[in-house]
Amino acid sequence: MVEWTDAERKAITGVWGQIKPDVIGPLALARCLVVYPWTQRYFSTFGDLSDAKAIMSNAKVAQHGVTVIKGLEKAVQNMDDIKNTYAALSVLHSEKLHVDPDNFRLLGDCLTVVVASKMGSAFTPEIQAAWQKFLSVVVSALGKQYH
Ligand code: HNI
Repeated sequence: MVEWTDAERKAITGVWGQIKPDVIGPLALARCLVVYPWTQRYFSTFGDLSDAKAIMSNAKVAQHGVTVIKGLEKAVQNMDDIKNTYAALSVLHSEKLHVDPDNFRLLGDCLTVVVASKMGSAFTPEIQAAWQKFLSVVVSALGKQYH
């Protein structure tokens, strides 16, 4: 089981307090689809993903970005039990969506870039350390039901 210090909890909820889901989610998912183009294969029903401009202005990408962030919010609200919180979501990504679990980390990287760009100097190394730990736990939990 993951242990969190008070400082880490404060850092994560602090970052979260500055996140606007309808801004951060779309930017992070769109960035992931541009930076790591092979991730586009899961979104073939989302319409035009032909270039960065099309991806950044694709309404379905934006909407799904918000869905992903809302999913992440569940982890923030259940920091002591992220594994169980994500059990069903892990099964869904594995058995139904067949998403390669390596992609969770890639989306996490894009999310970090977006959070850093929004927070600027407030995203200190200490805050980032807690944030990366949180993302590692999320990525691990989402990958738990893969066999
Ligand atoms: Ni993901 C659906 C959360 C990473 C591809 N995803 C969801 C849903 C949530 C969610 C919540 C909606 C579930 C439902 O309908 O019950 N996804 C998350 C989270 C992460 C993540 C928290 C990581 C931080 N998903 C990824 C990645 C990919 C991905 C990295 C592929 C590259 N997800 C999908 C696809 C769907 C999906 C595809 C279904 C979309 C649709 O609407 O058809």
